[in-house]
This record gives sequence, C-alpha cells and structure tokens, in this order.
Amino acid sequence: MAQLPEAWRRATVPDLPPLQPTGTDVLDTFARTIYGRTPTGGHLTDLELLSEEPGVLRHRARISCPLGDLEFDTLLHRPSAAGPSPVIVALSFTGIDETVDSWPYEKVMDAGYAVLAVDYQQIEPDDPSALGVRALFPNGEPWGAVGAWAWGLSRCLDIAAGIQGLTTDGAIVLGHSRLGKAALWAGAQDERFAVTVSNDSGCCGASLFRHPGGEDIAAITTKFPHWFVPSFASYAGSEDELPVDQHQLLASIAPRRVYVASAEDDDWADPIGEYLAVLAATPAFEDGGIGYHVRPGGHALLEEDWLQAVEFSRRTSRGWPSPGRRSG
Ligand code: GTR
Repeated sequence: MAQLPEAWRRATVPDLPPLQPTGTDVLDTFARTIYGRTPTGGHLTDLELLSEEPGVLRHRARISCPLGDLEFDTLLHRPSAAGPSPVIVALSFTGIDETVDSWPYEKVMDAGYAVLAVDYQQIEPDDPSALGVRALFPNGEPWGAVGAWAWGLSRCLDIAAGIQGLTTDGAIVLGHSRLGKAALWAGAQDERFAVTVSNDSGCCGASLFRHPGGEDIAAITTKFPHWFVPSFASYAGSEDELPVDQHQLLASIAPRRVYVASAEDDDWADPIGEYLAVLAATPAFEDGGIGYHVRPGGHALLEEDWLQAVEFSRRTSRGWPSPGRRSG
C-alpha cells in the first residue's frame, strides 16, 4: 500500500459488531435490514448480436423473469488473447456509449481483461416512482434498487458465460459510487465473482456506518428511498442500533478478493470510513486478499482506479486462469 495520508494513519476503528458473528447468517441480516432479499429466477433466454467490430461487440440480452422479460443492451470490449479472457462486469451511469470515452478500455484489455458494460437504468430506473426488473417478480419481500442492480451484475456474468473468447473464471465485478454499493452486494451474494471492486462507494457501500462523516442513513434514505428496503430508514440517526456494519459485508466475500478504492477529497463518501472498514475486515482474508488505495482528488472513477484494481486482481488471482497480455 502506498503511503497513506496523515488523517488515514491517525484514524482508529470504532466499536463494531463482530467481524464474523456466530449463529447468524450475516448476508441474511444485510438483506433483511438494508438491501432486501434478491428473488431467485431470471434466466438469459436470448443474446442477439447487434454489431461486431474488431474487439468490440454489442448484444441485446433478453432475461426471462417470472412476470415478463427484461431486455437490455451490452457493450463488450474483448482482447484478442490466445486463451479466453477473464471479464470485468460493470454498470455505467450514463449509458454504454459514454463509457467509450471515459473508461480506459485499451489499457484494461492490454492487461488481459475483457469488459462487459450495461446501462444501470436498463436494469432498474433510478427513480423512486418507477420500477424495472423489480416489477417482473411477484410481490414478495421488498428489495431495493441497489439489490436490483446487483441482480443485473450477476446476469451480466451469465451473459459473459455464453460469449466465445471469455471465461467467467477470475471474474471481476466493479462499480463506482451507488454502483459500487451494488457491486459489493453482488460480490457478496454471487460466488462466481473472484474479485469485487468498490470505487468511492461510501454509505451503504464500503464505508462504516459507525464512523461519523459524510453521508448517513438519514441523508441517504431521504434522498434515495428506493435504493433500500423501506424499513432501513428507521435506523436514521441510530447507526449504533444497526445489527451490521460494512466491514462484515467486505468480510463476507472472503476468501474471494476485495479491492476498495477511495479518493482523498470525497468527503461525502467518507473515505476514511472506507479505509477503516478495510482494516476491520482484513483478518477475514488471507494475506493480501483485500486491497485498498486512496488517491488525491474527488469523487470519480478514474483510469488509475481501474488500473490499480486490475493490477490487484492480476496479482491476487492465483488459482484462476492468469489473464494473458493482449496479442497483436
Ligand atoms: C450521491 C449519493 C451517494 C453516492 C453518489 C453517486 O448523491 O448520496 O450515496 O452513491 O450519489 O452514486 O454518485
């Protein structure tokens, strides 16, 4: 880990619930309290190739759900390596085309990884008065939009499994900000993800509720009531009463890998709270199984965030096929 800023080095982990509580299923508690329970079901039934240029493929996927079909578009950047490439699945904020300018596809492919991108609002609109995939399941226990996006990330992996030249071994799920929260919840639930990457995911992502600073439960549930189960709002102002904290979510992913990226000036995401969650979760991982960086600057998913996460994955993914460097 590079030298941490002074405020990071001085910070101390607050009193937290036990890292791996005995006698309770911690994911079940996260589901009940924060994200809601992801329903089972939703199968890829059709993957239509829309276009293909060298290394860049676009598909339309159809997922059959109990009450109807969900369709969304995918953008795949696939390196021309000799063997199958491991894949990074990631949701994008502003549509898949915009990622062509803002995500460092060439450098990620040079490191041997393919990237499958989907517009998050094609899975579930980010709107308290609209429903996407959540309308396609019978009314059971509630689940929030973050849970729906996490469900979508698992469907992205289903899609990758059916595309030639890709392997889901060594797969990475990566997300920024609200989509970093979704990436963590996806990585915790879906053991096919070898590495989970959270970038500036903040409150209900990698940062600790019990470390004061930045967004809290009152703020997030007031502005984004649709992201979580409605009862989560009852913990506003009572962070200490929550039966869980986010170091447990990170730890639930072990022995698979976790990488947390923070930005020094991203106060709203409480980057020190993210770092302390990593520190508190570290005993659950084998040596080096959880990684962290904090870089100068504010709330954004930058090239250096991608490349450090990819480098961590390459370094720690022993046992999964090693991504080949790009040929030609
Ligand atoms: C903020 C929100 C954060 C974070 C961010 C984002 O407005 O308060 O929890 O998720 O949006 O997604 O960019």
